[in-house]
Amino acid sequence: MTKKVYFNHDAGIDDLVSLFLLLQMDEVELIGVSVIPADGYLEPGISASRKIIDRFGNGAVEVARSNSRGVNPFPKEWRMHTFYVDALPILNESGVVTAPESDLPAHEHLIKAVRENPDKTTLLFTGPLTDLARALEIAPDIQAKIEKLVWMGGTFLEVGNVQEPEHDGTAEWNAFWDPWAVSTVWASDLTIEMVALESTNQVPLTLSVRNQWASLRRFTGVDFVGQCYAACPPLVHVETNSTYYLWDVLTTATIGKKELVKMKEVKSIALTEAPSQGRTLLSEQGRPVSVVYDVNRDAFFDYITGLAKLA
Ligand code: AGV
Ligand code: CA
Repeated sequence: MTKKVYFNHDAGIDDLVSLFLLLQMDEVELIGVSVIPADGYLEPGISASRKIIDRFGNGAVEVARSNSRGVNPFPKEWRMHTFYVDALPILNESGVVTAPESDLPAHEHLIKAVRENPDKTTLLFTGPLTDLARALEIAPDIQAKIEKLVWMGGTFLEVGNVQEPEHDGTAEWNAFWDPWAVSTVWASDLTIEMVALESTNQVPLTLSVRNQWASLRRFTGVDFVGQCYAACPPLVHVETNSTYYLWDVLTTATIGKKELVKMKEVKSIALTEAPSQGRTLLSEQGRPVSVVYDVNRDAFFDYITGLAKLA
């Protein structure tokens, strides 16, 4: 049976690679895409998404733009990556963009897609949860039609990946961008699978990963993935604030192949106040979430490279 998936992403490199990979999964039917301008810019994010759907999908998936804005902005250097993917020659070869753009804002587009789907929808979010929180506020009825939320975000580690003034470093960025959205989604009845830093820390972009893709560049899709990640610095000596992990790609891969990861159920609360804005914390008073805490690294890279070869 095919899974019906709605994808909301925030236009980073791994968000856009995730869209490409989703389009290669036989068992996934993508029923809508929306873009939120968090870790990327909106115009190139919409445009790159439509071009990826044209080039690597069947061109029929609708793309919606978000009008949500966060409280803690991402660094501009990271956000600039969206322009680079949008300009890749392989996405501009045809000279036309045909994938349809919705005139609804992302959160309303999500509501419509979920309501119109005769089956339950799996939500895949690889950026902040703002559009989902807004959708739940105006249309709580959609919860009954949502299979689950699969989210790249959060961590229960002591050290997250936010290094900003006035923050204690305990949060993951997607949660930090809009901490109130996490808290709203935590207050819902949704089933939540969190692909947290515990597992994404195990899949950094390294030189050997990059070289492996380069050796397979005769496959158009593998070349595309290599070209996208060429914008990011690889992990060579020690981890830095700009070290790139395959955060969203791992999250997306769990939808196609859940055997790649290990998951456990915990109880969690979401903090909204300084200095721990966006921290997800284990607490017996919290709501249940399944957290992905381990990944079979080699099987993961084999899986995504195999998918890319299909394109
Ligand atoms: O925190 C991980 C999230 C993922 O959704 N993003 C990047 C992924 O798309 C934010 C982020 C954290 N560190 C970063 C990030 C970095 N060094 N470069 C770009 N984005
Ligand atoms: Ca992202």
